[in-house]
Amino acid sequence: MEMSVLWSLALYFLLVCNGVHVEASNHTHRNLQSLPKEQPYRTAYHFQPLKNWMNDPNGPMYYKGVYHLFFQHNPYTPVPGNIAWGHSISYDLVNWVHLEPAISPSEPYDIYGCYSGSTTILPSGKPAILYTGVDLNNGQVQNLAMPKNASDPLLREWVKSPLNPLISPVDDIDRSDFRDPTTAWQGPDKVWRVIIGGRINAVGLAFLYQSKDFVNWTRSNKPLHSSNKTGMWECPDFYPVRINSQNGINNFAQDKFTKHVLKASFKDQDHYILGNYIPQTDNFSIEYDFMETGFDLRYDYGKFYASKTFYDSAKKRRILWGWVAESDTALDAIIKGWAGIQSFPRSIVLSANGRQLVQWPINEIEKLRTNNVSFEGKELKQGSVLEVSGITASQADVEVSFDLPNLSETESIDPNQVDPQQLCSQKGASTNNGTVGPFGLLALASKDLTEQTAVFFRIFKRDGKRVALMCSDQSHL
Ligand code: DQQ
Repeated sequence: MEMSVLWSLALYFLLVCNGVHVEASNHTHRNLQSLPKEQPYRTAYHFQPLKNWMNDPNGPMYYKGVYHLFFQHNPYTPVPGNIAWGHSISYDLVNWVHLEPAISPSEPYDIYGCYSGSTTILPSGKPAILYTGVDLNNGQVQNLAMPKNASDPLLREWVKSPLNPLISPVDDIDRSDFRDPTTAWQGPDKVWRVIIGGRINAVGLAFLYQSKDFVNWTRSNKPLHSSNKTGMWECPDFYPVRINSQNGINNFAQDKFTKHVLKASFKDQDHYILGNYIPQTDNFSIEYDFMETGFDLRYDYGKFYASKTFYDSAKKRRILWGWVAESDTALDAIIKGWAGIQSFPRSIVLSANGRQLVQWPINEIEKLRTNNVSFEGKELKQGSVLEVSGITASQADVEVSFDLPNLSETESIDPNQVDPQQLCSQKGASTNNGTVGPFGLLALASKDLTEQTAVFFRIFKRDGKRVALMCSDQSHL
């Protein structure tokens, strides 16, 4: 298990179940001990700009040997407003150089904000940004920007198209609910497709547009998909994943060995569905729909929103970024001078049984490991707490394996009845005894444990198979 926590007085292991053997190792970032005292909460693992407000990740990509991350950014203060595309670059997705914003509000079609969007690498090799502008009338329109000098691998300057806005909300489209274009893809007919998040009355949907030249876009007569259970879809993402493979594939790829993922952000969570996409007809036939009891698939729980993936052609993997907001008030943000981090990038693949996505922090995270603290063969008795001594880090990367000797009593859950988030957040879920669990870590813990955050596991039986539920106790946030 990999875990990075934002602040910890000490880390303890806690066990409240049958005897368990534990092996653990714990790494702290080389810079952690030297974090300025006045900024104890700044992260050493996760991406964040030097200061001020950040929300959604935008247009991540790999271009000419350089990783680019754009993000929704207020360059002036730590609260939302003046939204521009912040821009940072990296050679390893771990160490970042912060550049000037790539695009900022300046024109009638984006004067109230350059909202979320994506990048697409065109067949010429040049990248293009499609983004939502909030225009003079507070309407949401879709715009294009191109690099001023595509031979600059850092892509420092971007030029907005003189033809903007390329797509405006007309007919039945609500101008306040029409945003966040995805990476575009070409079908076998060489026609471009892009989807845009939206809502018509109570139905959330992905508007589908087509173009022969990336500039003139026509709305398809049906959306790629829609749902009346979700409300507005923000930041949709649509991409293929390989069946039975750890490799990612680019957004154009399509064969009988792929499935497609459609992700939409709504109700503060990132939900996805899996299906089969036929580019000839733009038909997307799905396995289970959004918000269907028991089959509701999400990237994560808690604070993880407006995520975006990209295909990393250097390492043939698909990488997922998501916005992690703190629970701080605006005043807290002003005092600390910043707000928002990005999740540590995760590589994302289809599970072996093809029914869901699985993810893991990219292995570059290991570059940040120093000050190794490890032990093995410890036995934890029911109710015991074991301190991981040797570190008092503000943040730590923990690998831990629990050996559970007795699983015969595992309790059953009904997948149609149980919402994992609810189960995790039930009062006392981290302390009440299940038949197997909870067991796990206490992070952010004070010596007397009056202050602590439990990250814990419970084991259940579902459809005759054992499943582990991983929870974090958010009741103290
Ligand atoms: N954030 C952006 C919007 C998007 C929302 C504005 C999601 O484009 O829908 O900053 O967090």
